[in-house]
Amino acid sequence: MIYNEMVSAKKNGKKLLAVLLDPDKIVMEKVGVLAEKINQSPATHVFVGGSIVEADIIDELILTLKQKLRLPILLFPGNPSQISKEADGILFLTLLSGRNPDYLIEHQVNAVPILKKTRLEVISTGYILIESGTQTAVERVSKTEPLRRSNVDYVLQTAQAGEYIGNKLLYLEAGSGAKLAVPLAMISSVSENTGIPVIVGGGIRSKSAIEEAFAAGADLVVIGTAFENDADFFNS
Ligand code: 1GP
Repeated sequence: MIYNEMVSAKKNGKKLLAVLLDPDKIVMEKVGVLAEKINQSPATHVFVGGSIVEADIIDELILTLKQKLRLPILLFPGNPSQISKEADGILFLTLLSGRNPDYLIEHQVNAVPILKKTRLEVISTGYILIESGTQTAVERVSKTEPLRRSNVDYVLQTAQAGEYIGNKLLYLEAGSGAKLAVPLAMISSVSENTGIPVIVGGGIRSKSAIEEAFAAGADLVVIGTAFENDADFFNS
């Protein structure tokens, strides 16, 4: 089980790293090469998804990745149209920072009949969008406001509400391509005062930034844009 492994990694202080692949930004002919680069990298997971995915290639993308990759593939969907039975699991997201009912319950209800036809491991994830310097796609698509960078206490309160609701993971998100990543003090506060694995992503574009997020308490760091821009990001 993917989730159980995440929990034991947290317990044992083993840090996890996910490469995020956005199907809209992938050229299918290059997937084989990308998979090899991921195999050579320290990545432990692959996430597939994006705020809006127009390309209808998710199944094909995952099947191609699986020919070369041994890592678990988790869907990270912006809406139920991005569900693929070919993945291993799904981050079943609730946008806890927003107040748009579509992203709090509507999409989740609509996803159920699709998920029931799959064997995906469903992992309840409290998704918290943090202000990051400019408007990001998540903000635009979800029509919600991110939480203030300066308001660490309120972000923690939101994360703790997610834990009480029963979320199994917390995802602190600055948004893809964010100018500013999630503040380290915020990662520490959430990590120290909750008991479930904490994912951190958005705007992390150097190895030192990954290490800083880990040191602050992130259990899993997500890298999207930096790998998209340079497939040798992890190896150079
Ligand atoms: C976005 O957290 C991920 O949802 C990754 O962001 O593309 O900025 O790495 P980047």
